[in-house]
Order: sequence, then C-alpha cells, then structure tokens
Amino acid sequence: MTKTYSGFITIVGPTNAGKSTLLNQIMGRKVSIVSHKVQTTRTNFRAIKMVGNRQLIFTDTPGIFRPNRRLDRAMVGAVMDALADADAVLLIIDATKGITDTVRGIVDKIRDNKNLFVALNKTDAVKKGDLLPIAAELNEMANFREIFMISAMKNDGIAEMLDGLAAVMPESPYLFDAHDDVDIPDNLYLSELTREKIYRYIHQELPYHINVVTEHVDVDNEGVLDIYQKIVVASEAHKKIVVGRGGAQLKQIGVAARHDIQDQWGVNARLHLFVRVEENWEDMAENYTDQGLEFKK
Ligand SMILES: Nc1nc2c(ncn2[C@@H]2O[C@H](COP(=O)(O)OP(=O)(O)OP(=O)(O)O)[C@@H](O)[C@H]2O)c(=O)[nH]1
Ligand SMILES: [Mg+2]
Repeated sequence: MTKTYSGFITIVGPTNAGKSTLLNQIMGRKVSIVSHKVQTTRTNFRAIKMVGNRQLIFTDTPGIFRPNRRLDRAMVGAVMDALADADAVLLIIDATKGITDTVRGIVDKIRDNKNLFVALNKTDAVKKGDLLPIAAELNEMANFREIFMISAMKNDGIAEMLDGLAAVMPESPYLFDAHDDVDIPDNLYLSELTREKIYRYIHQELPYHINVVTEHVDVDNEGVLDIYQKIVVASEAHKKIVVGRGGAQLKQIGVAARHDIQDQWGVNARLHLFVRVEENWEDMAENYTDQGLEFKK
C-alpha cells in the first residue's frame, strides 16, 4: 500500500501581507476574502489541498497580534489556536515592507514549531536585489527550513512552495477526504463575500466596525436563492454611510456581492440586505459564534 501523509499548515503574517490571496491562489478560487485594507480576515479558514499522496490542510488566519478591543482579542485567539496544532507554520511577509516589528513579534510566537517556513510575498512589486538582505536577516532570526520567494497574485513560486511544504507532512491516514476542499460554513462564506464588498466600497476604517450576518437562505421553485443578510453597524452615523444617499451605497455593495455569490457558486441569487444599528455588537457573544470566533469574556 502506498503511504499517505496529512498535516496542518498554519499561514500567519502581518495584516495585508497577502495570506488570503495566497490561499485563494493555492485553491484556484476565492476561499478567503481579500482587500487592500488592513484586517480583512477575521477568523480561521481551512482549505485542503492534495499534492500527490500528501494532504496539506491550510489554515488562513487574521493578521493581528496586538489586540485593542474584544473583537481583536477573539481574532488573536483564533490565530493562537491555529498555531497550537500546526505541523508546519508558513510565515508570509510583504517583501515591499520587509521585516517590521510586527514580523519580529510573530517570529517569537512561532519559533518553537519544528517546521517553520517563510514566504516573501509580492516579489512582483520589488527589485530582486531587495529580497536577499531580507532573506539573510530572516535566517538570523529563526531556524527556517526554507525561504520561498513568491507572488501570490501572479502565481509565481507557488508550486515549488507546495512541494517544500508537502515534504514535511507527517505520515498519517488522510484526516479529511482526499480531494481539494474547503471547510467553511455556507452562511459564513456568504457573509464574507458581502463583507469583502464593504471593504471595497466603504472608505477608511469603517468596515472594521461592521459585521455581516446571513440570517437565512431560501430556494424558490426555480432554484433561485433568496439570501437575507443583516449588516450590523455600531451607530446611526455609520448606518448613513453604509446606506448612502438614496440607498446608492448599499445598492452598490449588494449588486457586487450578488454577482460574486453567483460567480462563486454558479447559482442565481437575490440578495436582501438590511442595515441594523446594534451599538454594542462587539460585546455580544452571538456576533462571534456566527463568525466562527470564540467570545472572550
Ligand atoms: N503586488 C502584489 N500584491 C499582492 C500580492 N498578494 C496580495 N497582494 C495584495 O495585498 C493586499 C492584501 O491581501 P490579503 O490577501 O487580503 O492580505 P492578508 O494577509 O490576508 O490580510 P489580513 O486578512 O488583513 O490579515 C490585497 O490588496 C492584495 O491584492 C502579490 O503577490 N503581489
Ligand atoms: Mg486575510
């Protein structure tokens, strides 16, 4: 019988380094939402990738390490949980930013893992000569097995990286079914697609204070989905911005989210969005469990 291998790889790194972009590139579809703003990913997303007879179970994590508020603490908790049972850790660094204090802080949290890897991402946006000093510094910071140079966006260096990661997976029966797959509840995925559009269209920091909850999904006789989502904001002022003049902003978000849902799932859908003010949503446990997070007292 051929041997099988299966293990957990946790993707960590500063916010905006390209962790979610990388996971999407590995899976060939949008598993985890992406934006140019900080702190897009809020909870762990798991994706299973087969490389021959080796199963790589990736976890994408939020890029946050210095918690200020309750939601932050829950996100940091999610990162730490994903690190606790990792067979390997893949640190993603934005090569355009190099080694920051945040990167140093993360390295201190992961250095005990025996299969440490680092990927210098966004190589498409820097000069080759800028990469070597970063790599040299990384080698002094911890015992990395390999340093990969990648562009998650351009799909550059990803295949080699997967081979390197696959090589250290422990011998084990497959822990999940042996095909590429993602492990995300449908309702959460639908909420995420809408939250991504809020990050795209609403400016500054506001998206960071918004939550999206899929309340229910119906299917009509023709197989069209009716998706009901509430967008939770912390104040009337925030609501005004999200709704926009004459509802224009909300409409733009809704149309883009509906198109994306249809594209991702190959379905027809109607999306019903409601904006609700819940001043203390960040202090309410149900807003955490819905997002796959643990509420921290
Ligand atoms: N030029 C370039 N941009 C990239 C690359 N990978 C990601 N990006 C961009 O970097 C930004 C952040 O990407 P994300 O994948 O959301 O980053 P993240 O690390 O998941 O961020 P958090 O979820 O906030 O922790 C987006 O605007 C991406 O398009 C790359 O290889 N090259
Ligand atoms: Mg992310």
